Amino acid sequence: MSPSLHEHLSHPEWQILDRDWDASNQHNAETLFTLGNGYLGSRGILEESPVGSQPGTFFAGLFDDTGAQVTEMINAPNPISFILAVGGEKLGVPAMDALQFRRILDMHHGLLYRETLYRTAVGKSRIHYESLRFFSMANPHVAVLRIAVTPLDQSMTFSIRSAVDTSVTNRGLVTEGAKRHFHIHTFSNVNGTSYLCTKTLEQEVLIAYASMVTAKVNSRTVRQQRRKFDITVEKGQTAVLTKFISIYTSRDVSTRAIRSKTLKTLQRAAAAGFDKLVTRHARRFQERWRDCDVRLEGDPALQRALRFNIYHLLIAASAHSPAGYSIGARCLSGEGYRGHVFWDTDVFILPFYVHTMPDVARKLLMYRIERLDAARDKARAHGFQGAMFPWESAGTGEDVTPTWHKDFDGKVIEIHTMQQEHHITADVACAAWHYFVATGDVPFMLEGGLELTLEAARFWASRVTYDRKYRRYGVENVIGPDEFHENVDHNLYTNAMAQWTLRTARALYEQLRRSHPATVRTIAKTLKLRRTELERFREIEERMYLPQDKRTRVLEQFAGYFKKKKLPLPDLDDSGLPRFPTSVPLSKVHSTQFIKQADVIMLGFLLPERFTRETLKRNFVYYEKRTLHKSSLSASVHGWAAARIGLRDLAYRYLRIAAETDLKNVYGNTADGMHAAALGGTWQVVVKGFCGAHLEQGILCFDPRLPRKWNSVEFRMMWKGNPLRVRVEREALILEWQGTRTGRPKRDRVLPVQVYGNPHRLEADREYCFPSQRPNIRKIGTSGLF
Ligand code: IFM
Repeated sequence: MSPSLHEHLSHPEWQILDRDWDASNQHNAETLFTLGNGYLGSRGILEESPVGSQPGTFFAGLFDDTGAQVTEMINAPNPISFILAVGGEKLGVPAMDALQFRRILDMHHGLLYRETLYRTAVGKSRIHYESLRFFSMANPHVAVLRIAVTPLDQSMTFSIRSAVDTSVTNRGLVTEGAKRHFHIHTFSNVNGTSYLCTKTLEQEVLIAYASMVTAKVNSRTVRQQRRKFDITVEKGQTAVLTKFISIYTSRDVSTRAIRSKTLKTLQRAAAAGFDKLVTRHARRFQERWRDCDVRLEGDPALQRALRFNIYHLLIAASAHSPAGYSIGARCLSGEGYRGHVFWDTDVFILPFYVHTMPDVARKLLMYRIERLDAARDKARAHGFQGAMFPWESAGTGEDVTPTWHKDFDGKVIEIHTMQQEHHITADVACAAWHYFVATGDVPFMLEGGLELTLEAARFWASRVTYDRKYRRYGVENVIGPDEFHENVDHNLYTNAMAQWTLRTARALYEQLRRSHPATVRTIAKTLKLRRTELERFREIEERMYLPQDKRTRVLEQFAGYFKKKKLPLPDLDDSGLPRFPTSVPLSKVHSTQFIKQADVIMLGFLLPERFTRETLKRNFVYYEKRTLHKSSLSASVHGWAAARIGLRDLAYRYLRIAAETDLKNVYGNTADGMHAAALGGTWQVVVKGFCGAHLEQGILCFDPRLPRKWNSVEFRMMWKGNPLRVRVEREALILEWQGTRTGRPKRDRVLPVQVYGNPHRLEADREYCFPSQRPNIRKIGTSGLF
């Protein structure tokens, strides 16, 4: 037997292992084992496409409309399809008996490995089968699948068929059926090199694949001349079959050049050979990990889960992602939410990219900036000013929220998020501001960030109404993050985020006007921005209504919430989250105080400096008893809050739920793709919750407090263009702001930080060790709002 393909894998601590074939878990496993490189994602189906498998090949930002209720991310032809048969029996589960089966996702190297021991029905002969595949992080247009097959009991002749599978469809969600979004444009097979070009139906984007297979038996490698061929392998010998694939779309190259480019890339890949390609790919993957890894000592299970979340963020977007792409709510791993972009990206996952790959974060924000005109159109269409970002966004930036959705009980219901869930406009502005503070990227602000923020503020200024009852401004008829209660007034999260946007827009404008007067003057002129308008921003912001019970000082989620029926929280299910209440039908849940995810706590998650620690605790204790967590966004927010108020065990419990959202299929729909918000939320619980990294008036602050189990946490976070090494130990916090360019002015080589509430200045490239203290229990921020 030749050396096992297993030798390409990294240390077991980096592996996600699937020990057995379980048909009932097939679709979930396909999601978990998704490979990708930010250019595309490929679900981890088995190469033989077992019965019922759901192949998924999703190109970043490639949507199409045809036949669907609304636009959806297209499921493109599946390039890894590869079938072996012996004596008419297909090697595959469940077609042939599998005596052993295992699959390993190697997160460190970005590889999917599989090993199966088959036994034929006729003759009961055993066949050892291994495969390894990757979608290159070094060259996003290259993918490779290698299969090593060894007959153990007798010599065998294998019939082999390699294809790019065009039989795939989008499955269709809720009310629409399955559909194929492409037709075949060109196909050829010359001397074993197959070329397939498909065209999407509406957008007419070409997607081209070239592929070829080499077979090595007895140390002789033969390039196959046909897509179907036979090879005979002696007992105990191994045949190594390698499928090289190249992939382009007409978004990457011109329509005229696509064929030659795809074929040329294939030839180059094949000439480089498997070993070189896998080494380059794995090296790139490891480089990514150097910037992104979070090392936990003392908790191997959580370490693996945390890395699993980070792995999926690494493949969801990268430097290879095309301009004009943002990450959908299920990344590139499934059709859930049709690939649409929600606030999940701006609020839950963007911070990860801001602090590990700021270039990617910038790209994700440019997605919003480039769609400002569509947001302006939406505002106008609703009778508002400025820019109103869509609740669900895809290619063009128009609102693509469907009007129908399947509820938790499987019933198809009408949804009103497109008309009423408006907080996203503030969330996007807040994401741009966080990016700016962390990176100091002034050109970003001048080239669109400021415009976006001012237009968002304009929207809120036109969206609020003056409420005579409270003699305050506020937003009426909205849905907050808690989607159980529709059409409410003065949703605390929405009002407070609108207020934040109005305040920040003014402050940002003044700040940039002082530093870059000419450019800001031009922006103001283009937007026809007047001083009186800025004054109006101030007036509204200062008189925004933030509902609160005067006696208990609990913030009210929306006006009238406290009067809703209070019911006891149901028991917890196996994942540790409350079951659905049986005391109230789903259609009546709005009449109760049950909430889907907590809006008030969510506000603290985004703007922690606005909460004193006592306020956060008071509200957390109140709302936790009412929160059903029927959203994958919920657990991480609660984990963060519990960590900040010192409830470490509870925080840890929520962290585990968030980290294992997909590994344990907590929401029962991992088959539809990874839950993007849980991926980014998990990272935030560790970095911002337990390690206490947060912002106060633009200063980076730390006040860590680790779960009892952990000995240390270590990670790097990008801050003002340079990595800051953070190591939290039981006894100390170690900070080192690394590698600042010596050419920088001296004042830029010092980083002001705050540790346990005390100011410090870190000189570049020096390690500082701060003895641990209990975090200042009294306050989180300096400017408590409530
Ligand atoms: O954005 C979320 C929303 O908050 C709750 N429903 C699912 C959406 C996508 O994850």
